[in-house]
Order: sequence, then C-alpha cells, then structure tokens
Amino acid sequence: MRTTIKSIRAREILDSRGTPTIEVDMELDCGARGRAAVPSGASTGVHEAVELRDGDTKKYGGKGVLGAVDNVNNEIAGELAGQDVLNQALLDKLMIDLDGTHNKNRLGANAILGVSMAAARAAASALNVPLYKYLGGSNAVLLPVPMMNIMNGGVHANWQSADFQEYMIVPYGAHGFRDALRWGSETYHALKKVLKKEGHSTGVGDEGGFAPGVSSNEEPLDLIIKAIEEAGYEPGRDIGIAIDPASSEFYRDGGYLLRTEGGELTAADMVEKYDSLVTKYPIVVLEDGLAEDDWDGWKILNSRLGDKIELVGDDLFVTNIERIERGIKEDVANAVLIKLNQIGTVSETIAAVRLAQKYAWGAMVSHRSGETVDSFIADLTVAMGTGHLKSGAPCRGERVEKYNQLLRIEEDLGEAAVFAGRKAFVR
Ligand code: 2PG
Ligand code: MG
Repeated sequence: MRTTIKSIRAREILDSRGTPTIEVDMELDCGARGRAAVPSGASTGVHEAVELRDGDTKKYGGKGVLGAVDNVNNEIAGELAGQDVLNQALLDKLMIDLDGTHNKNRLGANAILGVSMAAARAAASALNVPLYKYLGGSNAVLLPVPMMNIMNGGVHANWQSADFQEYMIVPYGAHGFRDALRWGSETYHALKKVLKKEGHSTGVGDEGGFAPGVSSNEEPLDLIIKAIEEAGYEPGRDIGIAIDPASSEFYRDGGYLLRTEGGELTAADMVEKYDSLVTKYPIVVLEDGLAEDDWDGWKILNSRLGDKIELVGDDLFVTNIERIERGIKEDVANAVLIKLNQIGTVSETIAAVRLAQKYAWGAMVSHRSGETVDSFIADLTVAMGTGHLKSGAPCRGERVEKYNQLLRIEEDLGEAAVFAGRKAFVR
C-alpha cells in the first residue's frame, strides 16, 4: 500500500456566513482520498495565526481566499508531493518551515490547515480506520458533553442582543451522548416557546442560538433556566450553563464596556459580576471572562473562581503552546479552548491539548462561528478524550453535523463508548 501523497488540490467554497473559505482534496498513490474544509471566526483573537484573505474589494468584499488556494496548489502541493501521509507531524513541520513566519502569514493558516486536516483524513482512509481512531488510537472511547450555544449575543448577533456572546447549555446529567443531544434539543425548543410567550424575537445568530433584544446580560440566563425547567429538567443537576462573554470584543482602553447595561467596568468589577452570576445560576464554565491581554485581570479571576468552575482561555491562549505555558506558569486559568485554525496545523493543535492535559487543565474543542459541514472537530474531540465539545446550537446544518458525527462515533464504539458526563465539569 502506497501512502505517499500523489496530489493536493484546493478550492474556494463558502462557509455558513456566505463568506469564502478553503477546501482541500488530497489523493494518495494507493487511491485513498481526504477532504477537509477550514472554519473561520468573527470574534478572533489578535494572537491567532493569520487567515489569508485576498483583500480585493471587488470580490466578496475583500474576503476571497484565492491567494491561499494558490499557495496550496502551487507551493504546498509541490513541497509535500511524494511524502508519506502517515507522518503528520513531518508534513505539518514542512509546511511551517515553508511558510517561514511565526504566525503563518505568508502561506496563510487557512491554506496550511486545510492541507493538514486533509492529510489526516487521507491517512485514516488509507488505513481504513475512522478518523477518531487514527488520531487517538484504540483507547479513544470518551464521548464529550456537548456545549450548545442556544442564545447568541455580541458580534455573533450584530450587537442586537446581549453583550455576552454565548450562553450554552451543558447536559452533563444525561446517560450518554445521544441522550445529552436530545436533552439539549428539547431545551432549545422549549426556549423558543418561552421566547415566543414573552414576546421576544426567535431569529437566530451565527451559531444557531436565539438572538432576542435583552435588557441585561443576565436576562438570557433567566430565560434559559425557564427553558430547562419547561423541558422537564433540573437546572444544575441535569443541565448546567456555560458562558462565553468573548470579552475582548467589548474591552476598550482598559475597561469593559457593557452596552446593554450602559456602563464600563474594570476587571475587578467584572470578577465581582461573574462571582455573583456563578452564585445565582448553575454556571460551570466561563470562557474569555476577561480580555486577551488582561493577564493581571485573569489572575484575579482565577484566584476568585478557579476552584469553583472551569475558566477557559480562548482569545487568551489561541491554542498556542507558548501562551498556554505562560498561563500555566502565571496561574491565570484552568482550561483551554482548542481551535484548529487558531494555530493552523493538526499536530500543533494536538500538542496544545496534550499540554493542557499534562497539567490537569480542561481542554474544550470548539467550532468557529463561520463553519462548514466538515466534522473534523468531532473526531478530534473523541481522539483526544477532552470530554467537552462546543459546536453551537442543536440547529443548522453546519452545527449539527458535528453532533451527528458524534452519534455515528458512539454507534461505532458500541459498548466501549464512555460518556464524559458531570465529572468532566467538576473542579
Ligand atoms: C468563540 C468562537 C466560537 P468565533 O469565541 O469561542 O464560538 O467564536 O469563531 O467567532 O471566534
Ligand atoms: Mg470564545
């Protein structure tokens, strides 16, 4: 069997926001193929690897990715031709070296990641094993608790709803992934009824969650508690809540500007606010509670809440081991959000998860707000045994495809499947 790379071809496709992104096809000499599509964020961290966009405003408002496509077809394809696809780390290193910059700004993290993911898929296909087993081995049996973003705010709702970007339900009390997905979906539908009854809009934001106008950042929590109860579950016992304020988006000159509440808060004020929310509601995860470079603020946050809930760095760490190492050394959080396109290769993403796990930190694999139906992250989550996956509401094709892939993996594992459940969130 020849697992050497025969051809690599990229193309421009559209993501869930109708914005161009890159899709890559790889073919091996044995005939096996792998295809992957790259996601794209809206609340991106300034320290993320660079997503290459064309900037030609006559096409897609400058957001085309034809330059990145060319970089795959003309530079990367030649560099990797003839390499054994089973050497994922080597392939990734060759691309990092070919790019030659510290943040992949020459070839584009989108170009490099598309190839990196397509290579993993082609390798799994050549070996005739599912992707989660190829990446994770025979011990990859842990199904995550889905973290479903059922109310969207911030930039994902065009600032027409809450300032906080994401309100997620976490059905950790379920007995298995299939049940958890059902509980989440039932709660989502109950929320729609609650919103209708209270005269709210039921239009949705970028990640499939509802995005009604609200008068505070607390109101969505009350609505969600009602929905959990309406659906017949007990808040806290059956279903917990995770929030991602994505606070870098409303951080201005040292202050946190909450539009819905008409005030600007310091990091210490924000910590007070989170502490009171955590006391009042069954919040088990707080992601990006403070801004991406507010390291001092994060220290205060972690000393106050770090032994109670998971404090996740997304824009703070950008799946970058140097930033995660600093976070561990300075004791600013206890969990890392994991996004392939923040760093730009499969190998570096796996290294970030391993680093978190080595220090008993949480690791949560995540979608981006701009997605495709590619479900790579579902397999990656099981492969790495992170126990958490956030992939938006249980609604809209690009969101549910990840959850549906987990149903297939659960079925494939059969009796061997283990559900992460509540202990994945207990600190
Ligand atoms: C986040 C992500 C995904 P975006 O902040 O966690 O929900 O949003 O992809 O827009 O950065
Ligand atoms: Mg985030």
